[in-house]
Amino acid sequence: VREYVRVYIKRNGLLTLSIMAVITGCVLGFMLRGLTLSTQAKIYFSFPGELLMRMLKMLILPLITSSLMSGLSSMESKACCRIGVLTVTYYLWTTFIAVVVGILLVLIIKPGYGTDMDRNRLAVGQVITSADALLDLVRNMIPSNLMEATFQQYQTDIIPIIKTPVNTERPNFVYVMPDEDHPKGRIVQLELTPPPDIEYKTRPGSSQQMNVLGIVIFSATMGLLLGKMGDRGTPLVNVCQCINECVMKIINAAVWYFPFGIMFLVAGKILDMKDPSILGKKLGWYAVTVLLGLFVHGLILLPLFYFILTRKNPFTYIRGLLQAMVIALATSSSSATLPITMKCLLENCRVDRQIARFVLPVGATINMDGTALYEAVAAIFIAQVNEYELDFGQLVTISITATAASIGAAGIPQAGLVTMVIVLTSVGLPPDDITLIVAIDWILDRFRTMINVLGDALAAGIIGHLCQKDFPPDRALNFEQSLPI
Ligand code: DAS
Repeated sequence: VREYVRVYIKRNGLLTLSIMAVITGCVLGFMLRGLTLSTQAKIYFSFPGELLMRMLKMLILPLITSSLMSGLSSMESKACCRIGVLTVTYYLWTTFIAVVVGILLVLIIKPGYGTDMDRNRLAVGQVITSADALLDLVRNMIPSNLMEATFQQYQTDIIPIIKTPVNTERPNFVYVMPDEDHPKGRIVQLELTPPPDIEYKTRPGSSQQMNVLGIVIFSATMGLLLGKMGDRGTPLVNVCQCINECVMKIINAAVWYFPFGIMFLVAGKILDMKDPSILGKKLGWYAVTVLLGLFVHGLILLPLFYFILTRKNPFTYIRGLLQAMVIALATSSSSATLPITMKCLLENCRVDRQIARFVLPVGATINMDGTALYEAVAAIFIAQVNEYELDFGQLVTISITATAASIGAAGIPQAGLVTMVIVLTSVGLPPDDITLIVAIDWILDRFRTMINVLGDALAAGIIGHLCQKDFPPDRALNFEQSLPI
C-alpha cells in the first residue's frame, strides 16, 4: 500500500491537489461573497493567487527565448522548414475548423434572438477596445524595444463618460465606472431616464498587456540564424540550453506552490465577480453555445485529428496534459501556463524536446482555437441581439477575421475580448456592444484558454509524430535524465 501511495503521489499528487484547489477556491469564494469584505481585505485575500500569476509570468520570457533559440538552432534547416510549414498549416487549419464549429452552433442555437436582454441592466464595463486592433496585431510582431516587447500597448482605449446628470436614489441601471481606487471599476447603481447619453472618449493607451508575439518572432529568427552560424553559434546555443534547463528546474521546484496559489486565485476571482443576477437568460444560452462549441472542438475534433494523424489513443495523451489544463483554467492565461504545458509534454507525453521547444511557444502565441471559436460565436450573438441579419459573405468575413483576431490575441486573461473589435467592425457591428458579454467573459475565458492550451499540446504530439524521422523517438527526453544533478 505504501508503494502504491508513493507512486500515486509521484504521478498524480500535484494534479489531484490542483483539482481540489479549484473546487476549494470556488467554495471559499462563494462563501466569502456573503460577507462584505473591504477592497483591502479582497486584495490581501487574492495575494497568494497574484503571486502564482507573477511566478508563471516571470518564467515566460526566459522560457520562450531559450526554447526557440536552442530548439531552432539545433535543427538542420530542411527539417526546420518542414516543421515550421507543418506547424503553421496545422494551426491555421484547426483554428479555422474551430471558427466553423462556432458559427454552425450559434446559427443553430440562436442564443441572441428574443429581446429579453435588458441592455441597460448589463454592466457597462470599462470597454478597453483598441481602435486600431488590426494595426496592433501587426505592430506587435515587430517590437521596437525587446524589453518592452512583452507588453502590448493598446494605442487607444475607450472609457464610458456618462454625461447625463444622475439621481442615485432609485437604481435601475448597473454601470461599472472606471475608478482610481477600485482597480476593477466600481459598480454604480444609477437612475437614468431616459437612457444615458454616453460619450466615449479615447485616451492614450494605459492598458499594458503581456503579449509575446514580438519576442516569439525575434527568438525564432535568432534561432534560425544561430543554426546557420555553425560552430560560431555554439556558445550562445549552449547558454540557451542551460537557461532552458534551469527554467524547467525552477518550474519543478515551484509547482508544489501551485495548488495553494490556485485556490486563492479562483476564490479571489469569485469574490470579485459581479452579481450573477444581472445576466439574462439569453446570456445563459450564449454561454451554453460557447461551452458546447469548445467541448465539440476540444474533446471530439482535436482528438480525432490526433488519432487520424498518429494512430494513437488521444485520451492517453490528454491524460498527460491535465495538470496544464487545470493551470489554464485557474489562470486563464495560455502564456502563463506555458511552463507547465512544456513540463507535461516532456515528462508525461514524451514529446521530443526540440519539437516541444518550437511548437509550444509559437502555438501559445498564435494558435488559439478556443478564442477563435469564441469570437465568432460572440460576434454573431451580438448581431442576433441587434436583430441584424448576417449574409453568407459576412459569415465568411467573420470566419477570417476571427481567425486573424485569435492569432493577434495575447495569451493573457480576456485578450480575446479586446481583439474581438476586429471581428465586430469587419461586419459593421458596434464595438461597444462588447459590453453585452463582458459580465460573463471572465468564466468563458478560462474554458477557451484550456482549449487553446490543449490545441497547442496536441499539435506538438502530431508534429512530433509526423517529423519523427527528423527526431527519432529515442530522443524523447525524460526530464529527470536531462540534468546531471
Ligand atoms: N485568455 C486567453 C489565453 O490565455 C484567451 C482569450 O482571452 O481568448 O489564451
